[in-house]
Amino acid sequence: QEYVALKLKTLEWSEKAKEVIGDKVPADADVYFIPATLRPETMYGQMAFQDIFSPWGEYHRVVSLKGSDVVGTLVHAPLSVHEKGIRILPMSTVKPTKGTGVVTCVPSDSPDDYATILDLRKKPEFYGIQKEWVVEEILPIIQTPTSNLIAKHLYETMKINSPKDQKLAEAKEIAYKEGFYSGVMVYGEFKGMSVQDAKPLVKKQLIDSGSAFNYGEPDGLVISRSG
Ligand code: ZZB
Repeated sequence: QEYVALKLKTLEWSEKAKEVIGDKVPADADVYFIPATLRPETMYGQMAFQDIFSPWGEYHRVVSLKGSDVVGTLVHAPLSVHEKGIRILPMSTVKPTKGTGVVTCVPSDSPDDYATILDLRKKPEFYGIQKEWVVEEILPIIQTPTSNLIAKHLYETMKINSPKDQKLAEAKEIAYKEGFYSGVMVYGEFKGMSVQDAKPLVKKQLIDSGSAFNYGEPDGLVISRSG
């Protein structure tokens, strides 16, 4: 799979992360969270993003943080309308084996993300978050023949009712196809352009500005590794 890896710069650590990090990371160091996406053209609508770290490959470990430690951390997400930053939120269905295990949340176009934010908003205490971290208004980015908020539309018409609903896999397929083959950008610099045309342009812009890089990962890598 050819993903785009985004660089989300940390602006302010959560209290728990501060405790765990202590003086292991210099105060003036730039620290990034790196979600992998197949949808660079939707980055305007990033609101919250999900966490979970998995040990992956080999690297020099400066500090070891759990996903729950970083919940509430404020990060800057490239292109997002939320210019002052977005908060890291938990996602129960995030896969530790895909990409980096960090995901960016675009509830307008990703049914999984839409299902997650509804759940987070319903049970903020359970998830240990502040309700205001889950932005209420969802930004329309892509118009398709059925909707300008395809994820919400599918969630409702397919009667999905939780982030663990089996129907989400099908909803994701439909959203991918419809967005790519019949979507038109209704937000951002490439407004009016088809998603097929805008996608490589947004990707190039993110990469040229130093906010992202190409990231390839064979499908099912982890499965083949373990035999
Ligand atoms: C932003 C985005 C916006 C995404 C959208 C999708 C959609 P795939 O096709 O199965 O490879 N993702 C990345 N890493 C993980 C992970 N560890 N656990 C769970 N989800 C993850 O899925 C690739 C997409 O899955 C990525 O693209 C990322 O979410 C998420 F509007 O990034 B995406 C219809 C989908 N729309």
